[in-house]
Amino acid sequence: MTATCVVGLQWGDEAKGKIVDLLGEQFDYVVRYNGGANAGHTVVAGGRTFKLSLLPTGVIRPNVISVIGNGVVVYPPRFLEEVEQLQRHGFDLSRTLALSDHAHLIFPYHIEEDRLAESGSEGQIGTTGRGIGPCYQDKVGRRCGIRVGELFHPEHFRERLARIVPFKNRLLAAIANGHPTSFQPFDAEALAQEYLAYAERLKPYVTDTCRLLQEAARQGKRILFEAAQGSLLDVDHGTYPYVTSSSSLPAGIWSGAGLPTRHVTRIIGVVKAYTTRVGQGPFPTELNDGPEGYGERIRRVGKEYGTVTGRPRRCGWFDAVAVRYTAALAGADEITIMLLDVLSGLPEVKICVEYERDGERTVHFPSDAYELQRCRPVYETLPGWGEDISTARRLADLPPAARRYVDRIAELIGLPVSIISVGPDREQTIRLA
Ligand code: 2SA
Ligand code: MG
Repeated sequence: MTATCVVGLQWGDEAKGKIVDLLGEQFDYVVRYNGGANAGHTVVAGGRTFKLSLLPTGVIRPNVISVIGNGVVVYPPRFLEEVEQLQRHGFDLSRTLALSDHAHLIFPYHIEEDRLAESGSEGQIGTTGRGIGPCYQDKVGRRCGIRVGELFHPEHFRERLARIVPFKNRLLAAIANGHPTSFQPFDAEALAQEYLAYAERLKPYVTDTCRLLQEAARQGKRILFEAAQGSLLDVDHGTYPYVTSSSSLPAGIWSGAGLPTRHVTRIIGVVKAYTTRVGQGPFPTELNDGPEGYGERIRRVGKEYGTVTGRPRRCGWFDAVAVRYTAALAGADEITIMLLDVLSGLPEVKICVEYERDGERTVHFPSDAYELQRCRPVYETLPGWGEDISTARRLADLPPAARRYVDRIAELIGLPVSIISVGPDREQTIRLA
């Protein structure tokens, strides 16, 4: 039995979805274990494009069981909307989608809290505004967290909301105090009715997903875990506090899906050929070189805008210091380099090989926003390539400068490159292993 994890080694949006799609046929189960509807991914099936933010990428495959693990936070209207969107296009998910009864529920007051906290004059994280942080806060705080399974005990569920909602209203009023935006207090009974109506529609999917996965492992089924966000957004090891509120590293699998990680025998670290970040926080290799500069060019050619929020992503050079750090934490066995074609046409390309901090050089990544803010990148400059590489299918099809760039990344990270992506289509792929 083998399980594989596909994990982003930067700040998210590394095009993990394409790797999952390329591997899709080799798996019986595709599992999400962290995050919520903040994970934008685009899947293409039968010539149609679907934008998903919560459902696993596997949902479009008829023979794959898709699992939303207990570590995920779920906003029912979003879940139902994505399910129904797919059903309208002929995908029957009734037997292929499983939602953990232990996943925590996102309520509108979480979204409101996220919005209010982000609309203040300071302390913004640049969240997706989906209520992710406040929901995880309630989960870990234990008093106000409500899990999917509780929806099926209506009286208990009503009582819990009746106790929680007045507290949330007071909390939101306190946060809103002095803010330019206001909020409408929530009504516990109205919320209970709304959520109990969702419960009926969620029911066919809800199950004990830990047991499901443990049973699958026992039967030798092949399981693919898809990490949401990127390793540098991991709540423990990312650039805290500018992180998301879950474990986006493979470490989150054990807790967020209930499957011991000893089952995971292959960890695929996905990187972009450059770096992007959406949201606040330090980003040493960010290119702030104006409307005619490389940063803007990468954004335009790479279509670097958030899938969920449409926000322009911040763009910069490849940071080997950061990726060496995350590759080690993730336990990556290999890396895949995505969007290499976006760099075509640049006269030169740079890789950050060290940081300089207070006059001293270091190859170690400080995973703390305050420390990282003081680091300046030390670059190695390589020649660029003018050729269009989007039709390359073998390593030998790449111009020597592009090969050299890939080789240098592999050397700096100390891992083999298994896939190079030269375009969004499945065919625009160079497989090396
Ligand atoms: P949150 O909403 O609490 O998880 O935000 C906290 C930080 O985590 C970042 N974050 C992301 N970064 C990149 N991609 C994400 N998904 C969407 C996408 C983002 C979008 O696929 O494009 O559409 O804007 C994602 N989700 C969370 C976030 O920017 C904060 O820095
Ligand atoms: Mg994304």
